[in-house]
Amino acid sequence: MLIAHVSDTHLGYAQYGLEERENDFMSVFREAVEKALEEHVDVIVHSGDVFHSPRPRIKTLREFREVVRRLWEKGVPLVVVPGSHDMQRRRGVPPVMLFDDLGVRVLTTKNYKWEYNGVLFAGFQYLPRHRRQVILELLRKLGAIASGFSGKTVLMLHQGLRRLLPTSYELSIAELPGDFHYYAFGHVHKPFKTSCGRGVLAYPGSTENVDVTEISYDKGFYLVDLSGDQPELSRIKLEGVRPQLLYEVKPEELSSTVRRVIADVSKCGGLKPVVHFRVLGDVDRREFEKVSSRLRGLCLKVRVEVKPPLEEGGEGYEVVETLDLKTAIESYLRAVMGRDADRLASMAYDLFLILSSEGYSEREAIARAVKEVEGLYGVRSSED
Ligand SMILES: [Mn+2]
Repeated sequence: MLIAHVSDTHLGYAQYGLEERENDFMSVFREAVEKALEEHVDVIVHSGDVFHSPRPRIKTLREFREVVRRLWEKGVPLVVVPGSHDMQRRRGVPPVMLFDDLGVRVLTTKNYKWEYNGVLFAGFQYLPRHRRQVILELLRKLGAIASGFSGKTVLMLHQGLRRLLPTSYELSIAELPGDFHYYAFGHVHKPFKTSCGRGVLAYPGSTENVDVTEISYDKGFYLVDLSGDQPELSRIKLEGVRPQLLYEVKPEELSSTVRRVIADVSKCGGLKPVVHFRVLGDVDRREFEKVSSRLRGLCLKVRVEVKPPLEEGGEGYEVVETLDLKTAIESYLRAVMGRDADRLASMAYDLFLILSSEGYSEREAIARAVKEVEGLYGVRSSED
């Protein structure tokens, strides 16, 4: 059996408030599906974050429906585990569930396996770290099912592994059941593969750039041939990804960089790029406006982010090297507010999980969660 393993398509994401970006996410998804069909795959596996929001716009749902209908007509099923972005805050049905009439299979904690052409697909939706016990219990159950299964087995999960997300993981590789042939993972936007269990574990990564930190990663998906003893992976690159250029400059270099940017932009071809300036220090607003107006027309978007000179090191709670984020937040809050720390820490941690699932970066989510709890209880952090 040949499968296409896609993940983190974040459909409907109008990045920077731009409809063009929304279209970008949809068009690379279409490209991925077309390329999978050209390769004559038997099934497409999607490891979560199909949509960027748990409540996508009707337009997004309709466009997704067209793609799914095409797969349906070609007789290629799509099997999905909902990701952190697909899940409603409280309960609710992930939007991918709407397409069962067109053969979309959704694996969840209630409906965790599906057999197709002699291959077992098992998995469930993203579960946050505070539900680790549930995750581990389910994995034991799925492992037992896989070990008693005579054909090839695929485990689909949308979770972070400790090796890749040392401060916000839910699982480590050692905790995965060893009975599967292919571990189809999603959540981490950088492509990754390693051997695991009876075969291979892989994250195909996101199909478009959800964040500026991803722009150096290669965007694509994996073709996974399950016919041999070991799964064989090949990488399919996506061509329709919008180019993005990043320039790290000192404030005084901003305007002198423009010529270089224009030269680089002219090499981009097809789609107008997104240009990011990361300025190391304060930016003069007018200076940036000038630069921006020279590039307008050549770029889809010119953005500037200010990187404060003292980035590394930072405050106590930002240097969370420890593996247990909750302990780190606790010790920070204990230092600041003493006795109630544990209770407040668990509140801050829950808040952190919500914020991360809303797409804040880890650092931002921690900072906001702690600040929120500090604010609620009128505690001030020591450096105020
Ligand atoms: Mn994602």
